Amino acid sequence: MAAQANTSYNNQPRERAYVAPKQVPIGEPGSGAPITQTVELNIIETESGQMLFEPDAIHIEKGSVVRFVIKNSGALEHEFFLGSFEEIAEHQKRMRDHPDTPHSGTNTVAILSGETAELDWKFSSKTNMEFVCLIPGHREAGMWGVIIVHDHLAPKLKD
Ligand SMILES: [Cu+2]
Repeated sequence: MAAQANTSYNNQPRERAYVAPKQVPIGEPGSGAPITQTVELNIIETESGQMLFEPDAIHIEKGSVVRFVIKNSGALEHEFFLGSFEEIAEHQKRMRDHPDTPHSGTNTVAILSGETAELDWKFSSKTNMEFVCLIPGHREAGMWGVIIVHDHLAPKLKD
């Protein structure tokens, strides 16, 4: 990875997108900026033991300030964590080793059973990323999805 120590992440070939350098710029907190897109997510737990975000793929236009409205329809507590693919892999490993590590930060929100939580995020760079629940076992049960950031959103993908 040393050869990629420059900052030209966005110029990297497309096939490298998932093995990006450590600090991938995934955006920044919404911080009161006007919301340009609202994405509603629902968390469900199935009888067969799956835990799922619905939908599990979200299309966003670069520059959007998105309000995620996440409803927890399950019986357990869950969380919504936004991060690069690499960051999430690291966090997941840390959570496995230290399950009681609380998450805090502007890119994560916990949602109690039956409740709805919101997270605002500005997608300032065209970087695909992942959203996930990092509670041990939950990602393995299906609690993850992808966010695809486009330069321009095709009309069919808009609300
Ligand atoms: Cu969960």
